[in-house]
Amino acid sequence: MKRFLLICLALLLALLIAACGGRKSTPTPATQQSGLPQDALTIAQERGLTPADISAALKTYVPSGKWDDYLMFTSGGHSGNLIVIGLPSMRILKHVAVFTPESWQGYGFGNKDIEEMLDAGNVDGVKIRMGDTHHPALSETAGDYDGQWVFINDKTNARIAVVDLRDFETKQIVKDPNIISNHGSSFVTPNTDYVIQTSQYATPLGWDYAPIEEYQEKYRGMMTFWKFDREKGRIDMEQSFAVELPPYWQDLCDAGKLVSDGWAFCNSFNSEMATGGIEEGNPPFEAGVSQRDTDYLHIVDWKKAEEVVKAGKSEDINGIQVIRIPTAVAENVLFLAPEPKSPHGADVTPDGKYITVAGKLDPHVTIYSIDKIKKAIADQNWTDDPFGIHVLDFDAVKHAQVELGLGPLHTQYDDKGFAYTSLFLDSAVAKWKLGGDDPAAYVLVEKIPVQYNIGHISAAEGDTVSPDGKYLVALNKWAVDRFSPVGPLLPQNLQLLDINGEAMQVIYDMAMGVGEPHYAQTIKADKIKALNAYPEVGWDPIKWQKSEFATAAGEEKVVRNGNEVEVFMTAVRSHLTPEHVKIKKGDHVVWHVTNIETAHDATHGFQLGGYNISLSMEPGETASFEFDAVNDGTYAYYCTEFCSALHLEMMGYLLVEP
Ligand code: K7E
Ligand code: CUA
Repeated sequence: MKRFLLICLALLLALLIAACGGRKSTPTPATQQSGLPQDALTIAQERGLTPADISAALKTYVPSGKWDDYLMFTSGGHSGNLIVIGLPSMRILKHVAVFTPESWQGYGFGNKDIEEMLDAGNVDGVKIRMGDTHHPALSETAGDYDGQWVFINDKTNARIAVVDLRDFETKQIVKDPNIISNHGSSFVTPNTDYVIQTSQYATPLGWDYAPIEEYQEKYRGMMTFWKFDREKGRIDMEQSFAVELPPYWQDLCDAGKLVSDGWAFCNSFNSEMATGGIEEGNPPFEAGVSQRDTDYLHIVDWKKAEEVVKAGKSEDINGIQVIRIPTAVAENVLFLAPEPKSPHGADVTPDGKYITVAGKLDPHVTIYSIDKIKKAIADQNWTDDPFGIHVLDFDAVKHAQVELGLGPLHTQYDDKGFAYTSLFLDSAVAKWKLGGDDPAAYVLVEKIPVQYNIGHISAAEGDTVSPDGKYLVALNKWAVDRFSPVGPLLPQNLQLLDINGEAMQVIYDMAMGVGEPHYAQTIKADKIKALNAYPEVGWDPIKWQKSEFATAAGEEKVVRNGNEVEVFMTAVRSHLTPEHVKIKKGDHVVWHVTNIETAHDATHGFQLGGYNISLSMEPGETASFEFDAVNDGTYAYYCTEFCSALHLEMMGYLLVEP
């Protein structure tokens, strides 16, 4: 048996190496003749690796110093941040601080520009420094990722952030003025004209107080179209608008593309309008929300909505133009269609012709056709819901259904005409065939188990007009027994699947060190053109221009004006200038640090003990912070990056006289 296994391993290795490296012209000595390193079999045997393990290892191993083919941008869930992972190696490349302060990036610990940006996301004067990120959306041009920006939502507070992929840093946070939680966000229109956001848990607009008994009358949902100004790289609230929605708990959305460009689709899961209140003898939410067999797919004609706003038929509500429900109905902006049952994902196919809605509490995916939707609208083939919104006839708009298994959630696509859907309850990925015009040709092809309780999936460019196939990542919940125990708060488990061949194969398990990831998008790595250093010394990365506080070497100074003290400091390997900053207790201090270096690897950090200050100055960056010297004493500040052999000497004293 052992011998048989060894022969299998040898054959497999020889085949794989011939396939992978056969065309290389200069083989290393170890791979000459058989093409097999001499110790490979011994290693495989000693480590107890199966042929499948070896094939997985060869598919995911990226040699030291080599780069990954794809970058996956995944939500960090309730860490409130964004994580960048290389594929196929599954190496974590970067945590990008978004809604939650991160000390190592100097994010949210004194940096004035960053504090100001974070404060723009405060809610009614309450400082918000956490978040729950769910859905990153890479910017698109003609329905394909262009590698310039990524947007991500905070579900808890209904906020959207803009991250610039020139430096992978957050540039803007916007708070929706009418809703308190979102979920159907972020999704971009095919040319990133708009970043779409939809509410989740309905509240009165502006989250004003209203008794829960007035739910149907006063609580509402909202689909917001944030206008993205590509020139400025910022969301423009003035040009943004929203469509008021019934309080059905809108969930996941997608923007139409190609033939469905101009439309947005969003499922929902509380058409019952249940209001909970188990303590008052009402059905609990979990039961109340899932009584009916169908909920509503929301279908929004956003190009029409744009015209309606231009025509002045919207209302300013809390500073944003809102199309109220009666107007949305009268102007053919908003339609509904039944969907089984408490569904989750809504995912437009690469050709834009179909929308896949996954049943969650129904074992099917339901495929809707944009042509059939348009025809049902033209035929007025509808009934009305309690808000007077037209509900399109299910049989008229449904194109196909495929039974996949228990708990279908999210769908991605490949380059060979297949769709992949996560099955939460089955802990599996289902691969099924898109049948085009023929409803009978939509069939389940294969199911593969994953560990465990899969949420989203992310295939290479898998929600664009031109998916790449190749890889798919299952973003799973609690890893339970998959890794060495690290205490009762469990890691999440990302699993890489090879979807190139006939059968899917799980080829890597990667524990996430942070909160539950939801969605992720995977882009071809060479589409991203990140900078090595800022364009000019003294750069302000948020304003994206030279800072007025940029300080050149030799111009360092401490300026006093009454009890206002301003410090102009430079950082260079290996000193901070000045090295002594002398102030008095009670002073108000504004302090600027310019990293005057431009070399690729010349980042300096800056931390000041006792005053909660942490900065990171990438090459060329100027950062500013301010504080009140409430305590006297002797404090040390120093550079936090081991930037040279004399890095420990890169420090200074803040002397605060009593
Ligand atoms: Cu399914 Cu918020 Cu997209 Cu989690 S959501 S899994
Ligand atoms: Cu700069 Cu250490």
